[in-house]
Amino acid sequence: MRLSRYFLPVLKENPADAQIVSHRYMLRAGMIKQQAAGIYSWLPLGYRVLRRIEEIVHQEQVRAGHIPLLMPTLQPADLWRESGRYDDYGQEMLRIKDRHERDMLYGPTNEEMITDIFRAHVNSYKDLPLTLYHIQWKFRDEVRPRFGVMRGREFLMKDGYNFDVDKEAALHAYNRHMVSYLRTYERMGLTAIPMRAASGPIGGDNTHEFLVLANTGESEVFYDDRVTGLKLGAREIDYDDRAQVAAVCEEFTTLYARTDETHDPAVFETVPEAHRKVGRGIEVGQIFYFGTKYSEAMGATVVTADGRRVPVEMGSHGIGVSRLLGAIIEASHDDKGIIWPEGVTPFPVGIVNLKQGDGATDAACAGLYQALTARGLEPLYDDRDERAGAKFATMDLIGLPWRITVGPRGLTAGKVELTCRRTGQSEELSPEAAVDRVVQVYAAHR
Ligand code: 5CA
Repeated sequence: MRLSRYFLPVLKENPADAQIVSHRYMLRAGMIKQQAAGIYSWLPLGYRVLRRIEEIVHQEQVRAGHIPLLMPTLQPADLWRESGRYDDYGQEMLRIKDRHERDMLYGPTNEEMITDIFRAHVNSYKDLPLTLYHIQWKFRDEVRPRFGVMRGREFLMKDGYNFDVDKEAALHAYNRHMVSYLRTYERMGLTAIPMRAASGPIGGDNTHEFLVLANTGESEVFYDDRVTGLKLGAREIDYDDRAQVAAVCEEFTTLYARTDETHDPAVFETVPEAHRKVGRGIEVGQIFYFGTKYSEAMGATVVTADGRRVPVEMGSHGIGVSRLLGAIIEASHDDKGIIWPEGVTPFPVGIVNLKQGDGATDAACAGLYQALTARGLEPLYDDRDERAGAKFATMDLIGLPWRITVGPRGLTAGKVELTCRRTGQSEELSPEAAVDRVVQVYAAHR
């Protein structure tokens, strides 16, 4: 993409109403535009990151054996009357009437609708286990939408629902989600800690939230700091292997890590003092096991191997897809702007032309552009007629992890400059070597 032809409405000034850094940078980098309280348009740069995050979520869900579908944003109220949640949900639910005066709502979550799909089509234990998920917009009429996409009213969520024949199988589905989430967040460059949580309006007694530590987080968290060193890494997971998946969950949930809702000071006291930490966190996901809460209320049953008809065992599992952009920026930025982890960056690399209009410099930039594109890495090429300082400031603000700077002086020695956004370190390399280096870096993220 050539910046001269792109739509990147960067703001010079700090927006007055943005209280936290991720919100400020998302506005300043031209990623989002507010349309109403808690409701945003996704401008091209923000939209690219959102799509990238969705892609990682999809890949890891499919890897775990979960099946994508798509349910609508608008739902009939009757489904929610069956579960009893139409009245319980209160003012957070956006209620709408259609032209026939039928009660509708903008879905805040989809337990009822997925249970309705299940009961219409599944009858036998032979069709289980089954986990269906979608990535769809939700609406919750939050009392205090704030911090940009972090607490929106309209927001994008991945929500998945498992259906199993018995509790043991459903708990395996719960564990499978935990492990797939750990991998998902790690691919985004995040450390998200599973913490025992409270279930709220979803229900159930087994639930974990995933928290990214950040001073600006809305939840207070209490943890043994050794938990932050745990990594899933590249280890192979067989998602059908109940013992292996359970062992990973055990590894990640044994050290003390809880939100204020489940915090137990007496147990916390047993953590060695040097490791006892109190901080704040951003909730980027939550998993729930709730058994037969919805299947019983809505008559979703299956016939077991021995011929009994039982309500299906369920759980639901959410990832805050749009919130993740804010969480990643909170975790990865400096005073110049965003520092995207390679896994989610909107463009893998930027090219800065220091002397637009100079034949050799333009040609070298065009050559780099072609070489990178041919190897599957679309660069953002700053080909505007601007001062070098302004170009660097834009690149730093939008946070591409790598930048190749091309100028007449370096080119006389056959060199361009490759700069790492995170460390600020630069290297003089031939254009070919710079391309190879960038290709190598991203090979690890595919
Ligand atoms: N049905 C369950 C799981 S599918 C559910 O709705 N869970 S949830 O309420 O915990 O939401 C899942 C995730 O969505 C949260 O962990 C959070 O990351 C994100 N989320 C929730 N509310 C908002 C909001 N107002 N703005 C942005 N993201 C949100």
